[in-house]
Amino acid sequence: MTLDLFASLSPESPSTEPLCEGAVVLRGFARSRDAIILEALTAVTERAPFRQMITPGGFRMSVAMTNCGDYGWVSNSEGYRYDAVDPDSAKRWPVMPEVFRALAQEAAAEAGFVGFEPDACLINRYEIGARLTLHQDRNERDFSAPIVSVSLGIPAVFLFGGLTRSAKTQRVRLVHGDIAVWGGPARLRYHGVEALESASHGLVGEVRYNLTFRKTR
Ligand code: MD3
Ligand code: FE
Repeated sequence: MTLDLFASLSPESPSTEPLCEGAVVLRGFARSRDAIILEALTAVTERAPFRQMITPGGFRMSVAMTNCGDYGWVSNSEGYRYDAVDPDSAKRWPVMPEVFRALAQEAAAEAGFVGFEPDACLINRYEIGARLTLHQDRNERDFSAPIVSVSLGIPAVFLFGGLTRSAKTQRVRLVHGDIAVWGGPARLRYHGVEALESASHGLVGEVRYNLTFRKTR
């Protein structure tokens, strides 16, 4: 008899889906830890609440953000940067929960990046209709480290482009528990998230969270 611990909860076991050289989706990798991750997320956002930042272009982002770890990504009309201090509280960002750090490190190792030590975790909250326009993540100093991205809650269509803004994009659906790891030649590819369609997730509600683990220095 086969013992399938996932079968009762969801149709698929964790599996690895290559996207291109350097990028892989670990389907369902975070799912068995979802409740404990969400509990840690709540503790972080009690100390550093979600806020909609302003882009250097002067627009308020539809995605709400916060951070934990040694550094956090912040944006205002003057520009964006990684900062050890939360501008809303004037205090250091909350410590990265051990469950976050372990998850990111295990996922990176699974994708071939052994010894990943993130010093920042950007937390994105998408309500229905929120989106993230095509961009590159290039504020980190060390592009040899990957970015590990954890999706929770309702599904999103992730847009994965090339090394120029105009290169054609691939659409990838990311669901609750999926982890994507982007490194090597994929690290500087343009990417974004389409406007979230209306949906509800049993544990999370009508929202999507994305955690991105980064090594900024
Ligand atoms: C591909 N977040 O926070 S995560 C971001 O779903 C961001 O919230 C999206 O893009 C989200 O900057 C996408 C997946 C991701 C993150 C970084 C990448 C894909 C990437 C860096 C290079 C290539
Ligand atoms: Fe990004």
